[in-house]
This record gives sequence, structure tokens and C-alpha cells, in this order.
Amino acid sequence: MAFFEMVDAGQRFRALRLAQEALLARPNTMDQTHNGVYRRFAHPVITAAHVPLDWRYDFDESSNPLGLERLGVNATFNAGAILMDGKYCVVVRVEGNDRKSFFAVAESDNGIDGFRFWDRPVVLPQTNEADTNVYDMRLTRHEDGYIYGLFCTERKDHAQPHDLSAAIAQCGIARTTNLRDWERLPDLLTRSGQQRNVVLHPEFVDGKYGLYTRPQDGFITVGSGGGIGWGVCDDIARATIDSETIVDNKVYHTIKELKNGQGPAPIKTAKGWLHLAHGVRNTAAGLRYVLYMFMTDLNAPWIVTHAPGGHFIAPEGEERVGDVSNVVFANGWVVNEAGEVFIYYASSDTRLHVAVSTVDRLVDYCVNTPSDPLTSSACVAQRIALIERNAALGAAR
Ligand code: M1P
Repeated sequence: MAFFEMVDAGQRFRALRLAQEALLARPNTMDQTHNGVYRRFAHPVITAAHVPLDWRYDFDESSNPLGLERLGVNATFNAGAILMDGKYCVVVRVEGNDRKSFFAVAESDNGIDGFRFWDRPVVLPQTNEADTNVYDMRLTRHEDGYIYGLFCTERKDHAQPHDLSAAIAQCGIARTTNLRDWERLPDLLTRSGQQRNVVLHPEFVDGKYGLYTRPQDGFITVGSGGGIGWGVCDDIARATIDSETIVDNKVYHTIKELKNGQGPAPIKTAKGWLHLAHGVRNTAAGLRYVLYMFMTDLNAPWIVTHAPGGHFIAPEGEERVGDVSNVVFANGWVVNEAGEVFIYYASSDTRLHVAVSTVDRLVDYCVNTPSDPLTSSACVAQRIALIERNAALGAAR
């Protein structure tokens, strides 16, 4: 039995190109069932197999006569998103087989399929101390005229040289006008030991830049920190937050018992700012990440006005399994001119999906979904109230 096809490298590369072209051209289809709030799609929008072949293979048949992959890609997930020149653009977290992540832009005409990577990954300028790893970019089209990318920059914790997992996560800041040329600004300074999931608010607040933060004591655990915080700074080119107030805290026996974090930059609506976030709880099988929503006041985006109870999107089917199973995570969404919202969520730190809703539906969801009443008996009362309202309707008909 032959374990490999008897083909030369040229034939193999042609076959790989044909297979990838078929994947990239595959139409996506909406799931038939939905809850009225959003619709999922049959296929992920971006997987590791979407990454261009010339980022992975040496196509020189003299140096690669067997046609082997040289620089493998492990995963494509947690993407920032923006509508630019009529294209749905995502800045994807691409993770090589070496575990280092980098950013790469992919674009699509319709936001649900046909995503293709641009010809090169993003070249991110460095600060004085090189980033060991960068990930989870949140894009904000700010009213100052720039598109900002805030991301997690991770470096070894030199105070703990013998613990190889000891790292420090901080918020890196870069800005651009075209997603191709990036200017790196100094990392955000706060009074918290570590920061992740930091997001720039799109408008000035009293002339200052507003940022959603996630103060944390440790690298993985938030410790006594946590919650989605809010702080302001005068100058984004030397961003310093002196005090953080908690916008949305962790709560015992809820979907955000262990930790939570802001997703993408909030969407402005007539009724307030729409927020998408992730909540984490611990289980015997490890951490479970789900998405949830809330709204904040138009003039005071640090004040929660509506907090629908429970999760908004939880992992389903194949989404449950991956490098870090039982995780959904979103740091990008896009609103188009029709008021449709494209929510780019990743599953299990492995692949990127889209769910589609509208601004009106998301506002309705936030305003009219009952909040979490925090005890089983109160949940039963809440559900019985709904049943009785429906029964009364039935009696009247
Ligand atoms: O593995 C799940 C997620 O864990 C981290 O998110 P958080 O800091 O909120 O726990 C990040 O590493 C994120 O990229 C990852 O998806």
C-alpha cells in the first residue's frame, strides 16, 4: 500500500490550490431554526484551511520536492471587524503551529462567506520590549478620524523567572486608516497588575478617550479584580488610566461568575449603547465561555441600563470542541447601512463564525429579556408569570 500519492510537488501544489479554491468559494447557508434574535450559519467563515497556501508552503520544487508544509497554521479565531470601503473586514487572530498569534486581515463582499486573506499578515510595529504574543484585536472607528486596534500583548513575567507560565498581559494600542499601515502607540498604563479585553469607546466623553478595561491580578485568573471596567485618558498617544470604575461585575452563580470581558466596541442606538461581552464560569470540565449582552446609557456609557439574563450565544455542536473546548468568544461585529449586525464569534479558540441579527432585534432583546433574578425560586416565579400571561391571552382568544 502506498501511503502518499505518487505525484511530484507541482502536482501536489495544484491539487492543494484547487481544494482551497473550492473551500473559499463554498457558499454559506443560514440555519433553518433560530430564536428570532440571531441566525447562525452552516459553516465557519474562516478556518486555518483558509490561510493562503503561500504562507505555509515553500512552492520552490527544488527546495521542497516532496511538497511538505513548512509553516503550519493551527487556528484562526477571535477577530476584530469593521466595514471598510463596502467590504466586511476582519482582523483575525492567526495562530501558527508554534503557538504565536499574529493579525491578518480577511475581507468578504457579503460578510457571511467568500472571506479571503489579504496578501500579507499585518506587520505590527514593536515597542521597546517586543511582544511575545499578541491577540484579540478590537477595532474602533473613533471620531478622531483613526481606526484603533487595541489588543492583548503578552510578555514573560521576569519577576518569576522559574515559572515558565508566568506572564504579564497588557493592552497594546495601534492605529491605522487603512488596516495596512499601522502606527504603534505606547501600551496602556493602568493601576491594575494585568489587563486584557480592553476596548476603545468610539466617541469622546467630555473631551477624553473612554476605554472599557478588565483589571486582573493574575495572568489567567482575575483574582480580586475582574468585571468590565471603565476609565478615561486625555491622550491616546500616551494612554494612562488613573482610576477604573466597574461597569459590569462578576456575579455568583451566573454565566459570569468567574470573569467577564467586553467584546467589540459598543454600537450606538437611539436607546443607548449595545454591548456584547463574554462571561466565564468554572465547571468540572474546565472553563465555559459564553456571550452575553447589555446596554448602557447614551450619555454615560459606564452606566448599565438593561441587562438581559443568561447567555446570548453559547457553544453548540462542533463549536464545543477545539483547542480550548466549550468556548465562544467575540471581539468583532459590524453594522451595515440596513441596520443588520454581523457578529463574528470564534468557537473553542479554533475557528471563526458569523451570526446575523439587526440593531432593532438586539435592542428588543436587551430591553425585553428579563434580567437574571439570581435564585431558582425567583426564576420559577419569572417563568410562571410568562406562562400566565400567555394563558390569559389564550383565554381571551
Ligand atoms: O481561551 C478562552 C479565551 O481566554 C482569554 O480570554 P479571557 O482573558 O477573558 O479569559 C483569551 O486568551 C482569549 O483569547 C481566549 O479566547
